[in-house]
Amino acid sequence: MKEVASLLKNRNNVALTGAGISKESGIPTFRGKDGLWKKYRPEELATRNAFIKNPVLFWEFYSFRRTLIKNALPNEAHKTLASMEDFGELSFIITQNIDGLHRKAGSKNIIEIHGNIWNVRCESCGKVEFRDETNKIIMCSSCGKITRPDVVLFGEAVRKIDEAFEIVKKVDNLIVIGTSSVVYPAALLPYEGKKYGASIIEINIAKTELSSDADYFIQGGAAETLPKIYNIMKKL
Ligand code: BV8
Ligand code: ZN
Repeated sequence: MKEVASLLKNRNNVALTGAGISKESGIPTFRGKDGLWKKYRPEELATRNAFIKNPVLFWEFYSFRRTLIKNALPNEAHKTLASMEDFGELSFIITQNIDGLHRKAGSKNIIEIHGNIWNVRCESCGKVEFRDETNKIIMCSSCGKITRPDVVLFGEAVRKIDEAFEIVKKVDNLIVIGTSSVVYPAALLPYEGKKYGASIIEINIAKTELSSDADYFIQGGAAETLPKIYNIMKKL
C-alpha cells in the first residue's frame, strides 16, 4: 500500500469505478454471489428491447433498483475519492455506476458513462428530467407518454466514451475500483491508459479479468483500502 501511496502522491490520477464501490453502501453488485444478475437475466431486463416488449416488467426492475439506491449513502470509498479531488490528488472519476453516490459524496469531475438512474428520458419528445418516484412507471411531464430511466442499456452507446478515452491517455495512474471489467467498452479504458504509460492500480475483493494486466492489485473492500492508502499519501 505504501508503494501505491507514493506512486499516487502529487501525480495525475483518475479513478474508474464499478458496482463494487457502492457495495458497502448496501447496493447489490451485478455479478457477485448475491448479485442482481443471479436473479434477473440482464439481456431480458437491461435492454431497450425489454423496455419496448414489456414496459411494466422493465419498470418493475428499475423501480426496484431505484428503491435500493434511494436511501443509500456514500461510503468511505466515495468520500475518500471526493477528498482526493478536493486536495488535487484526483482529476476525474469515470464511473459505470448509475447510483449517483460519487456526486452525493461531493465529487465534481464525474463522467457517468452508463447514465444516471435518477433521470428519466422520454423517447417520444426527447425530454430528460430528474424524477425520484420509486413506486411507479414514470410518465413524461411534457407529453404524458411513458419514459425510461436515462441509463445506457445493453446494445446502446455509452456516454462520453471519447472523452473518457482522451482522459485515460494522459494520466499517470488509473485506479480501477470495484469492477469485474467484463462490460465493454468501459473495460477497454485501463488498457488504453496502459498503452499511453499509465500505471494500473486495481482495488477489488477478488481477482478480475484485468488483474493479470494491472501493475498493482490490492485485495480488499474499497471502503477500507482507499482511506488507508489516502492516509499514507497525506503523511508523505
Ligand atoms: C455498446 C446500466 C454498442 C443499466 C449497464 C465489445 C465492444 C462493445 C460492446 C460489447 C463488446 N463485447 C460485448 C459488448 C456488448 C455489451 C457488453 O459489454 N456485454 C458484456 C456483458 C459481455 N456492451 C454493451 O452493450 C454496451 N453498449 O457497446 O453498444 C454500440 C456502440 C455504438 C453505438 C450503438 C451501440 C453498453 C454497456 C452498458 C450496459 N449498461 N448498466 C443498469 O445498470 O441497469 S452494465 C452494468 O454492468 C452496470 O452499468 C455496471 O456498472 C456494469 C459493469 O459491472 P460492474 O460495475 O463491474 O459490476 P459487477 O457486479 O460486474 O462487478 C462488481 C465488482 O466489484 C466485482 O469484481 C467484485 O469482486 C467487486 N466488489 C464487490 N464488493 C466490493 C468489490 N470491490 C471492492 N470493494 C468491495 N466492497
Ligand atoms: Zn415526452
